Amino acid sequence: MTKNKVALITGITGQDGSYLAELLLEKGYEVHGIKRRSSMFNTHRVDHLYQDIHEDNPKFFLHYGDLTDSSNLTRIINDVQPDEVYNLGAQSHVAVSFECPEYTADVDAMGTLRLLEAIRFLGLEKKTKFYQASTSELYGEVQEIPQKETTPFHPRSPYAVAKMYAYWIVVNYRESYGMYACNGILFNHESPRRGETFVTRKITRAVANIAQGLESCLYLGNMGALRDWGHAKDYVRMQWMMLQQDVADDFVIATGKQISVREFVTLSAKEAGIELEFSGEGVDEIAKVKAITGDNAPALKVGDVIVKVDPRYFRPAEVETLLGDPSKAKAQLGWVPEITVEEMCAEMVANDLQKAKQHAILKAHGFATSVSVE
Ligand code: NDP
Ligand code: GDR
Repeated sequence: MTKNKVALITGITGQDGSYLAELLLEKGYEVHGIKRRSSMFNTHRVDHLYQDIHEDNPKFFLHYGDLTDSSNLTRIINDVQPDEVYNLGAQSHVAVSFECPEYTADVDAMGTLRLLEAIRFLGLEKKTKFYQASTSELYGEVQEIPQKETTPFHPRSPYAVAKMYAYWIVVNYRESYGMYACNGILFNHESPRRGETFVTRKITRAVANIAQGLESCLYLGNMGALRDWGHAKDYVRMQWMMLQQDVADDFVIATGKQISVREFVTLSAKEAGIELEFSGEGVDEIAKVKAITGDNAPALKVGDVIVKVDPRYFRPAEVETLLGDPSKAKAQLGWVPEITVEEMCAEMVANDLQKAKQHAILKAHGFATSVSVE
């Protein structure tokens, strides 16, 4: 029975934070989240969970805070006295971490230490369980295929190096202070709530916008990159399961299947009724419209070039292939992913097509601004 447990989620306004908050509220938790001060509203992913604190017995609370601010984290943890802390907050974009390496280290590495140290300083190390959002990016230049909990790490970006510090400080606090602290080594997971600059969402959004005449071409970097893509809903379920065990442990969370960025483009286009034909290599690779089925792509005609390469999206060091082995999670926790990459892609394209159609109607009547593109 998990009723009345108190959880604190960093990164609650992000993709995973929003799904996890939904899951914990369904389970009867009191859910607290840390949101950053922003010049614009940044809570759209959790607005549907908002509860007026003036009403009886509210269960959902947001606190202003930042992973770079120890005093703020310590105060929130002291006020909330959480049974479980889920550290999902991060500068989570690998390419951006090459542009902002110091900030990424501060948030992703030191932020994790600040939370662990706040729990210890407040004497909560025997009460508060800790989940760390570790990542398949730790494997980077892969040493073994597929990757499992024992596969050696070789991080390939400032993001991954920062997350490597976070991984080991979690293990260290578990070993040093007997804290229930664990790492979920999660492979890529997506959803209609995925940030628009990660490659899957960038693709589903662009396909929908191009089909509706709101954009003309999708520019990508390395289309040969291979990823093991799952659905965020399946993965947050596992985050919760990891904190319900008797003994803290680390787990790989993945589907065990991989496809390329190029294949994800093909899948997405097909969902919008567009058949593509790829040609060329490297920076000269393109995709043309080969056939159109259905009525989702009124703005397109056969022969249109709708995908090109822009080397701007190449990374200084790339992670070419990731494929996880989730056997331990299945054997010890009974976790298996329920949503396939095809189902997830269909959900994402349907969501983005709906948005694009609304935008196209507004534009046709002179009310819409241009769409944001990266
Ligand atoms: P998102 O980028 O969607 O969300 C990140 C969250 O962290 C947002 O709420 C963001 O706030 C918050 N955040 C960023 N900087 C700070 C800061 N300085 N202080 C406090 N909060 C901050 O990521 P996901 O939901 O996709 O991922 C969740 C976690 O899991 C991240 O740690 C990520 O690195 C990790 N991960 C993700 C995987 C994936 O495929 N999705 C795979 C493996 C690991 P704001 O909304 O204001 O920007
Ligand atoms: P990743 O996700 O780096 O794996 O990190 P992303 O979707 O950004 O990239 C996946 C692969 O696609 C290639 N790619 C492009 N990527 C982006 N963003 N934009 C492009 O135009 C583009 N073209 C090709 C990339 O080079 C890469 O190989 C995600 C994040 O959620 C991390 O926080 C998390 O830890 C890991 O997944 C697991």
